[in-house]
Amino acid sequence: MPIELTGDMNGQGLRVAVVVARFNEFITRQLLSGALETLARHGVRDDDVSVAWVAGSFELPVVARALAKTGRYDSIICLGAVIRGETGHYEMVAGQASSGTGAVAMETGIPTIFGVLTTENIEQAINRSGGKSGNVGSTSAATAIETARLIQAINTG
Ligand code: INI
Repeated sequence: MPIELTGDMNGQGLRVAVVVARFNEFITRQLLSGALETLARHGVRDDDVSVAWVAGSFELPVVARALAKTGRYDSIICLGAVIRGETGHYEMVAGQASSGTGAVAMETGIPTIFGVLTTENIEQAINRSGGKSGNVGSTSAATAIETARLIQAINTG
């Protein structure tokens, strides 16, 4: 019988850092609200959550890396909104945010969750930050808990 490894959704005792971009703040504040609400609903204590604001999504990975390297967090959530209609360098900002976030996770071993909206226009961003398509901040928080717990399950055998 294979042994199935899963991450449970009990957030009690988990320490989580959220890095959030100020660029497109009217969207990213909604992502942050969704993330904090989901962390609390799953039992993550308020005192075990840190929130760091950065200028834009480009800066998310370097700050996530610094947080991960402290050893104080079980999971890091990166939140941002890159909107194609609003920028001439969409690909560069979105690319750095996604590859940088992945690199932090691989380098540090701390789950570093990519909660960055990459959309064609503002309407799509509104829909995915608490509108009719859900809230990527909330799903990112759930992913942060599940992945941290799964890694704990793997490490404790
Ligand atoms: N940052 C974002 O988070 N979203 C964007 O849509 C965006 N646009 O449009 O340019 C953006 N730019 C700022 C960027 O993330 C950096 O803060 C800046 O380039 C300084 O490094």
